[in-house]
Amino acid sequence: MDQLKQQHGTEQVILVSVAVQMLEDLDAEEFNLLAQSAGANILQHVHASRIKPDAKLFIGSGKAEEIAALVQEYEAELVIFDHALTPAQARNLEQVMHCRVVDRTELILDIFAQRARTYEGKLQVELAQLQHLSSRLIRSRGNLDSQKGGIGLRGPGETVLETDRRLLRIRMGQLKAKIDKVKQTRMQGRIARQKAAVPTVSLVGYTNAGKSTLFNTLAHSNVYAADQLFATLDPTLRRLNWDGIGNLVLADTVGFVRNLSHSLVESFKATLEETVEATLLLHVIDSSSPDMLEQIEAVESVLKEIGADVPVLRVYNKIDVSGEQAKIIYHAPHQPERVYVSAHSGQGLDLLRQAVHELLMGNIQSFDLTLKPAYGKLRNQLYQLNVIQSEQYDEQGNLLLRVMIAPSKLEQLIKQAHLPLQEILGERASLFQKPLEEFEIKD
Ligand SMILES: Nc1nc2c(ncn2[C@@H]2O[C@H](COP(=O)(O)OP(=O)(O)OP(=O)(O)O)[C@@H](O)[C@H]2O)c(=O)[nH]1
Ligand SMILES: [Mg+2]
Repeated sequence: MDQLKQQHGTEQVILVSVAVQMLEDLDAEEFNLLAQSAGANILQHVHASRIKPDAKLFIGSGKAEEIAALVQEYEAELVIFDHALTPAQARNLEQVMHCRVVDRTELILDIFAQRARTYEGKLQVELAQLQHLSSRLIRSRGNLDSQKGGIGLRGPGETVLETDRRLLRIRMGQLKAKIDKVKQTRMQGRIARQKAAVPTVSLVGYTNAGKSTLFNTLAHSNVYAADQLFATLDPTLRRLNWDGIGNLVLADTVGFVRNLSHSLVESFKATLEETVEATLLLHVIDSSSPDMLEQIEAVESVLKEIGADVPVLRVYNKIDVSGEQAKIIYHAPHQPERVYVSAHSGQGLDLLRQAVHELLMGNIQSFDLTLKPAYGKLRNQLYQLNVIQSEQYDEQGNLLLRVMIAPSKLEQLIKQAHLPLQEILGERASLFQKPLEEFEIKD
């Protein structure tokens, strides 16, 4: 984390963390990283503690004066609170400190605004910012130099403050309509994938866990990965062809973070929908983080909130740092629960593929198949899956294949091609008893 480049910081900032007994625990280190990710040059990090927030200033007036003095001494441009502030609190604090004050939500929105790269991501950020703004329109920034831009001011902020609620509502309506349209297109892609029975595997996890790095390694592609929080804002999809599984879609997603306010979760739901619709989730975990357990919990609670009811494989990443062994932990035969890997060094990636294979396909078995010359298409499919162990011809010109494959996959292929199970599999055809219709939906 210390690799984080300080020269990113252009805005002179003072951070404030208040340990409030009534509220949940804070992570000062993470707050620091978030601020740096937004481009802050951190001058001071002020810590305070209170039993409950002050209605007027959030902190006590003595503390506020103290920070005001620091603002003057360091010529700070901005004070960021690691909390949600009410519009009145933010306004009062700005009056005392004579500089801009933003809260945690505005900070995260600002990072989102800087990182969004696709059309949908940008629309979502703008909508979230406008929603946040509309709740604070009464807060006037007056002479506080709001034209310049900076943390909390990027995106639509400056113009919107000058307009009124009516215009804001119109703009938000337009954005929602556009987002709906993009969503529709995305849904069509998803339905097409489901029809083709292509499994989607989504990488989810806490920000900075290594999802994009793992995605790159697995997809041999070059998606932006950086030691910054929220490096990825939009899901990125790749079609892969894995031995024994065939085509699958791998999706990289936006990182989760603790205390993501409900409205933020709401506005990024479309991005997370890809997650909910996946066949399998790989929950990528930074096994070298001292906050690993809290991060796991934060991710799981968001998954619950967005209603993800999908099998999850926990991927403990960065074992090159945490010193763990590459391994798979099963909770039942052929049901992997965790796998330990390093996206950097490549340790355990074969185990990860194996675990994904087991979860998607069940156990692999050996089958002897007899294929008439007319069944060449099935042979091609098996060949592409790389599951053929040996092949030879009998006197009638039939192809005799020995394959290592998941029974469900084999059944699917034979039934989709409308070929006779009995003839191809002999006695072992009795293994498959499901009615044909169940498979026809998939094609
Ligand atoms: N040592 C080590 N570092 C890793 C490993 N995997 C990823 N990293 C580093 O961790 C940092 C974050 O990686 P990313 O892949 O951008 O993380 P992410 O989960 O996609 O983060 P967000 O997109 O912000 O949610 C980068 O500096 C990576 O180089 C690993 O296996 N070992
Ligand atoms: Mg990423």
